[in-house]
Amino acid sequence: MKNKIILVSGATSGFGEAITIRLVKNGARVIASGRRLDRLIKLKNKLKSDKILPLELDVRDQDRVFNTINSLEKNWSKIDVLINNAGLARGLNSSDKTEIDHWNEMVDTNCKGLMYVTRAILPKMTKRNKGQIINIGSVAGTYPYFGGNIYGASKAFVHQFSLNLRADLADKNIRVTSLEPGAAETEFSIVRFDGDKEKAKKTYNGFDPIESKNIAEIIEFIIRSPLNININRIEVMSNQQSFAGFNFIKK
Ligand code: NDP
Ligand code: 8X3
Repeated sequence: MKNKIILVSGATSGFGEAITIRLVKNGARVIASGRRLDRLIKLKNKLKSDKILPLELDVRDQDRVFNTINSLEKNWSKIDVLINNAGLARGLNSSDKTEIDHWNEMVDTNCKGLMYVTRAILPKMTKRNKGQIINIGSVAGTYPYFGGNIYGASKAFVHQFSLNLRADLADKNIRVTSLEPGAAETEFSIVRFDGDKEKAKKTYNGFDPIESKNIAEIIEFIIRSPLNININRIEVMSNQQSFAGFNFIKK
């Protein structure tokens, strides 16, 4: 872990912030990226470490992503691990009632943003014949639920793209993992419900969700896994989350 250079997208809150804190404390050098630079600077100040580089980056902006990655200062440019964590859900309505802008935002962020960051960094990894990519998917990419529509579909994209990346990269010594968590209390539901904190809170009422620190621990486990193995995918849920049965619409 020591001095590995790790880029985390979406490090301003939730999983990304917890991952950054854990990895920096374990000696890694983390490029912590996201749109809210003020939060990243606060995080750096909190950690009092020169092992964190705050980087303002909107993953939806293709040109910015490529330019920013290509102009990283030399001693931060050899990225060993990419953690594609930036992502969001917008809305929880039936497909016929969703806002098309919400759908675009999820595809632009969860699919296209992840594509851009990956594509910008990959040639640097293949040139060094080493690297690791961890993509944050979701159980929503496997199990359907009411209102999950494009969010779930975007995470199914993350799952399949991860497996396909691995197929492309196995002979280049680049490991790829899709980490697919269930419900966790972060800012996720606040974003999903347009800033409605009360509604977001209700999602987790009476239920003990995954915590960001659980995900950070799993990320560390994946990074530390022996080099002779590749963890293809990990699915993890709260001990109080499980599957719903089929929905029979009775007449
Ligand atoms: P948070 O809302 O707490 O964090 C989301 C992060 O993504 C923020 O740092 C945000 O930063 C960043 N982000 C959003 N849009 C962009 C963008 N356009 N460019 C760059 N960064 C962006 O939620 P979580 O920590 O829960 O979410 C992290 C990931 O985990 C997401 O991919 C989510 O889909 C996934 N996930 C979440 C689960 C949950 O229940 N919480 C379960 C399974 C998966 P900023 O706004 O500053 O740009
Ligand atoms: C978020 C998990 O179950 O809220 O990816 O869709 S869930």
